[in-house]
Amino acid sequence: MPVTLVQTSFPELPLYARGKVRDLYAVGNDLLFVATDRISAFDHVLATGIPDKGRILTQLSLFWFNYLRDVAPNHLITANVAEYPAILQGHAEELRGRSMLVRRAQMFPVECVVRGYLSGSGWKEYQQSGTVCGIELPRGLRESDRLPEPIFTPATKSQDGEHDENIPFSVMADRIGTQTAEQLRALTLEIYRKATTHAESKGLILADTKFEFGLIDGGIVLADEVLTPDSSRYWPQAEYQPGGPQPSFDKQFVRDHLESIHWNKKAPAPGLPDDVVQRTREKYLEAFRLLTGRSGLE
Ligand code: Q0Z
Repeated sequence: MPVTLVQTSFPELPLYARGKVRDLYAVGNDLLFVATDRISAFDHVLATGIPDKGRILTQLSLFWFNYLRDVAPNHLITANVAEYPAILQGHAEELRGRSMLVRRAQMFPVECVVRGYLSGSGWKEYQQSGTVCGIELPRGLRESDRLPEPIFTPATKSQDGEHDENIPFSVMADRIGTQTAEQLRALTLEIYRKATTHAESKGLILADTKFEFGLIDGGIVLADEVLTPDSSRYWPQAEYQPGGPQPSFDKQFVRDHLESIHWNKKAPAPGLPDDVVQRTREKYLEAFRLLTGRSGLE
């Protein structure tokens, strides 16, 4: 049975950033991503982890970095622990499969979101104004409908760091310059097109996803995690029924359980019973198998 890692601690390394699910450490001039097995739902990290989740999502990210290497250079140095600096070798076991050594980038303060379907905050804005990030869409669209073409809908982290705020392209352009904003939009749409084609061939709809880009040596690189279920909405093509919300590919058992116990969605977040943990682990593995064609984590 795999161990479930919900907390990392590397006392010899400065913590660079901690997210809901991943921890980022400074290693000299580079950064070390460590994906834990933490899982969030309804904006809270739950008390139980999902065994292997961090490994599965890291391997999925690595698959996509490689698949997309011709479209966009990325920040990856290596995920082979044997190639990590000596200071990390004492943690080799903990890091294996769930970590990535990456180049430090100057990150653009914008989340590059692309949507092929009308869902989440896009659906909310559309109902109120007929637009998403100021982009006018045809009238009469239903929740989860496919859009006439994929749209670029940038967002920024809000002050409280809780929720992302959709912004018009013009605001992004004011922040980072029109030329750079246009480059990030073009890259985002191109990556989405290539990823969508692959996902569809495996029976998965990639409804929307979020990329983060940065500058390394003056060039734009794809950074952070890419096209994992934590940064994307995947829907099984076979069950797609526009006109309402779609079940989450990975977290539906979790959400259903949390609704069934009437948790008020305030801290402290509860844990999950073992059958929900195991079924959710299977969903992450299923996404991994479908997208990578591999049978499991080696
Ligand atoms: C990514 C984040 C996480 C918390 C900073 N190559 C890079 N260079 C500099 N900064 C970043 C990257 Cl990827 C960077 N984040 C997002 C990730 C935990 C926040 F694992 N923040």
